[in-house]
Amino acid sequence: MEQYPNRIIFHLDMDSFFASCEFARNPELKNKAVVIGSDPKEGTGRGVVSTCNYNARKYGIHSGQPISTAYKKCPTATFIKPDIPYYKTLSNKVMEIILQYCTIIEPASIDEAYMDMSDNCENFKHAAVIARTIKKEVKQKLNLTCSIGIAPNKSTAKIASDINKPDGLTIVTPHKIIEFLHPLKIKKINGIGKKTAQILNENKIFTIKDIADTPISVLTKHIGSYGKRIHDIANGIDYSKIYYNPDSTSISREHTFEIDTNDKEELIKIINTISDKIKSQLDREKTNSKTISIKLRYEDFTTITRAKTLYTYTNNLNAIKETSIELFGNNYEENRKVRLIGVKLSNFSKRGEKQTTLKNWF
Ligand code: TTP
Ligand code: MG
Repeated sequence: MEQYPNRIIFHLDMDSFFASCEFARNPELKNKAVVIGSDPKEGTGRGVVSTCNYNARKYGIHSGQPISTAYKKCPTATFIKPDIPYYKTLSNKVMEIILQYCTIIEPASIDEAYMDMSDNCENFKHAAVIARTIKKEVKQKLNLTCSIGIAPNKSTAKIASDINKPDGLTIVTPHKIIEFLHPLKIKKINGIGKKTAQILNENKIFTIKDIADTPISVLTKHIGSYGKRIHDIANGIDYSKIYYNPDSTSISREHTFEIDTNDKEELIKIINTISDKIKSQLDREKTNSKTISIKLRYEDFTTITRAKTLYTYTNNLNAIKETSIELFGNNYEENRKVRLIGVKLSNFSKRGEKQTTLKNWF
């Protein structure tokens, strides 16, 4: 099986998402206990809690609980009916932000996404810098907080994002993965619900270490083929890929500097490196592109993007590099320090399809 020794996977999950969306448009709710769900009808209502903020969680209220129970636990809480179309709008905006950092993203639900950042980060330290930048941008643009887990695989990243909520950032490097996973309760693994947990508990399996120490044959006897999967996860092994949309409308890569720089040679070097990575993805997707853009974010966060549309679709590496460097040279304000630089390709044409060439353009 193909190994992924150097993957850097992010899992981003919004904090008390539906409740936070309500705070974004109604900030005075923030300090109250707020429950999103069906009408509690003074304790006689049917239906359940969708989510609640962290103030309400202190009373023992949680997602999936009968709304009547939530009412009994905290009758003075503010109860709000879910406004799904509004939450979807904000969810799309979150996805738009993270797509600027990475095109290989897999939205996993309305408020979470996996990102394969392997090509965008040099190492886990660099990954942490980018994660903080993403968190900051989500906060500044949408007034929402999120938690990010970073790990060498999806299942561990998902556990990591949940461990320091709200507003968390948890990094699990490859050599710390076992140390991180093993003390945790088995229910932390995505997919181990109440029933599976109960069966495993009855067999004296309580922690992730217990799973790792149990032979696969015993696990499969108790819970079927899922036993092999959780045994791998417990040993820090998970090869699952990020399922991203290959028909995305752009391919981009960005680089956030650990220390802001105005060294032009360094900036051009990064443009070249980014262009190499973009070219690889272009080839993987068997696509050619006609529009090349660069993005520069200066140290004070002012950001410019500049684009150029070529006369023909291309997958030529030199064309990508030369155009990006030309856009940089024409637009960079000398001596200003840069915190982020990015290159984006858009305006695609699948290879093999009829393409507009230089000849038929005019
Ligand atoms: P979650 O990410 O599970 O929860 P959350 O974002 O509210 O809180 P956390 O900070 O712990 O991540 O789910 C995302 C949204 O999905 C949540 O805000 C409401 C909705 N949801 C339901 O409607 N019913 C449910 O049972 C759950 C778990 C979530
Ligand atoms: Mg969430």
